[in-house]
Amino acid sequence: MRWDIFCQIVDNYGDAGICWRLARSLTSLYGQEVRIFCDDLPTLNLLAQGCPVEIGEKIRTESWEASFENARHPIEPPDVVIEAFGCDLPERHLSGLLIAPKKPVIINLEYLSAEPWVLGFHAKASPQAHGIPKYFFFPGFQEAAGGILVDPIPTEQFQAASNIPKSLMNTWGKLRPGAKRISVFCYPGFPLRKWIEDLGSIGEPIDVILTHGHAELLKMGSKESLELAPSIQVLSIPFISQDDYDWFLAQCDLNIVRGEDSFIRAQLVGKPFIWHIYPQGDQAHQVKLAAFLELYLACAGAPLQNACRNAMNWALPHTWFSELDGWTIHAKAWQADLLEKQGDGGLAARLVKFVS
Ligand code: TRH
Repeated sequence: MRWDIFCQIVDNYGDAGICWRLARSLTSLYGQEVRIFCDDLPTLNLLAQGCPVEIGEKIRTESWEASFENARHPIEPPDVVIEAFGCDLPERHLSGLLIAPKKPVIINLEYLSAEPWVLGFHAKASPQAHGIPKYFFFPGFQEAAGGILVDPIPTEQFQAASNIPKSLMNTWGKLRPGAKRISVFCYPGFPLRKWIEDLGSIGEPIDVILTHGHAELLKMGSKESLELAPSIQVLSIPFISQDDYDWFLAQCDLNIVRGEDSFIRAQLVGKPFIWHIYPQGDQAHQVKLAAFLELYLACAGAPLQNACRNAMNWALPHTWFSELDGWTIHAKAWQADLLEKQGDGGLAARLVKFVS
């Protein structure tokens, strides 16, 4: 089938990251033909650039405006149109679809949420005045939801410590043997500086590895440099490819992650993580976080439950750090369970099946 994915970038990398990951799954695993129309091609290209060539070359990336052409060439209509994160289709594209000889199906691909109400809305029709069939598609963890994007599944071989990607060689040479590793990919507005300084109270050697842009958040290199205990080392890495980022997550003992995609990747590598969920004005993110923790911690004992909740709320490290080993075992079990539940191929496979 021919798929057109419409991607409007609100901010950061996640919208492009998810669309790109979906496109690569659809083409490389399910043999579909995919175009992405995006209103911010430089960001999409940044996410696409590290993708293995044999996968990337099968996906067409186009500007948002290029989709207007469709109005003039309605003979090549897509079979499926995806409105990523519920973005509105450009009027000029829609008018082309209306006169096309064959109508596609439109999918409103929503945000991922573990909230139970999602199950009642997933895959329901969303009738439109224009008459083209449209459906809601809700990603989710439960079997009755739309699934999550699991591809590529980080295998043990891929995760091997010796597989150091070129982009990380330099940093890897500076890590201290035996030190715990914490990766940081969070939003501005959280007191990162104090959080890192507090890690010093643990007394254990810890290497904190900042992803692209975070050194600026900490104003590292300025006069007010960090007050670090000798046990703490802070390093920075550049922006790396999605696959290199997966490897990197797998090598850390704890990952701080943020929007939808890094949140899933942290779970798929089976390591403890702190989810710095995208903050929403009406506090809706707190409800989302609580719903996820209900699922994630359903089988955990009280000490681990407390530790995880404390860590996710940025409490002082002594309130959660001692549980890190137990948390690692829990994270492995969660990973196995997740992969089993998504054994049908997860979101990409469920989409293909639904549309078919
Ligand atoms: O960047 P994000 O915060 O993106 C978003 C947006 O804020 C968006 O508006 C919101 O709707 C959405 O989150 C939920 O976080 P996310 O989703 O984790 O996306 C980051 C992507 O960037 C992911 O695909 C991994 C990738 N990445 C790299 O490829 N290399 C890197 O070095 C890093 C740090 C990330």
